[in-house]
Amino acid sequence: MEKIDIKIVGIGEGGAQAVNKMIAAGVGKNKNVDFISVGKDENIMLVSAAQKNIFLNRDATTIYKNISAALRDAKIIFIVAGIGGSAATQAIPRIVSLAKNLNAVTVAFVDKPFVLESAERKKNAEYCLSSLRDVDTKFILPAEKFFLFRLNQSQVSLSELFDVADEIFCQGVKIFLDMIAKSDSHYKWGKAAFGYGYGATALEAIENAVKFPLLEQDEIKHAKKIFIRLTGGNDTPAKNFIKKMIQPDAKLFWRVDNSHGEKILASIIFNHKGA
Ligand SMILES: Nc1nc2c(ncn2[C@@H]2O[C@H](COP(=O)(O)OP(=O)(O)OP(=O)(O)O)[C@@H](O)[C@H]2O)c(=O)[nH]1
Ligand SMILES: [Mg+2]
Repeated sequence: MEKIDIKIVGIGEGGAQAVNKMIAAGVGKNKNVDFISVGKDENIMLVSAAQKNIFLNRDATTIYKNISAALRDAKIIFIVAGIGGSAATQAIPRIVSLAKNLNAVTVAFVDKPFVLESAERKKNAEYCLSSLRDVDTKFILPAEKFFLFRLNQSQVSLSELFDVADEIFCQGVKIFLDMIAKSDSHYKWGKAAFGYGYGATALEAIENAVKFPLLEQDEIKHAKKIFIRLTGGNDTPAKNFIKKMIQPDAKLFWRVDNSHGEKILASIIFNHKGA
């Protein structure tokens, strides 16, 4: 497949942190990926490792011009943000409309604010969700779920939870990039979910992937379209396991990319009930 232009846009402080984590983890290496951070103040410059930083404290015309210059030639645009924030509220509608003009595919990874965050953040999140309506693929993660990754700790700080969030965004974007690397038919999933797991066998890896804490139990049963990627192993027992879980008429895309890791990684993406 030709190398298509991909832009990964982190919005707000949370988005910038998630983008930093992706850059540090080498996400998008050997692909045509540009990282862009968009925020309302110089703080994003201080933390940002992105190639481009766009400030939202300029006049509307300049902001629009800067964002459209940064997105030029994009074929796929990832939006990564905590949607309770002021930056997301300001930037997401602009980016979505620019993406539409560019005919680019849009993929959103966003976290909804914690229930305990302010009413204003909840209002922002609702507004952002409505502006994500026409985005091709969206992963909407309720922040509360991040607690599930730190069950063994009695006291978890907010910043630890946001570290978890950044790591999960990083993995999610990586899974999506790995998926589309070999096929251009998997861009559009509507409302979607992802998970991953490791194991000594393909079956064990898959069992762990479907138990990924962001996923509701048995959620996959309602999926109409499922993508699974394994990094090795004899996949017949794994496939049988999944086939028993999903609807008989669900579309299953199955890929094994043998790699030499010690453990097998199973990644999974599926569309949501009601998508
Ligand atoms: N993934 C991630 N999410 C975060 C982080 N910090 C905050 N959030 C979430 O993202 C939402 C927006 O916060 P920020 O990213 O700080 O928003 P902002 O637009 O930069 O600025 P404010 O609205 O002034 O906070 C919050 O409601 C949190 O739920 C972070 O480091 N990582
Ligand atoms: Mg903030």
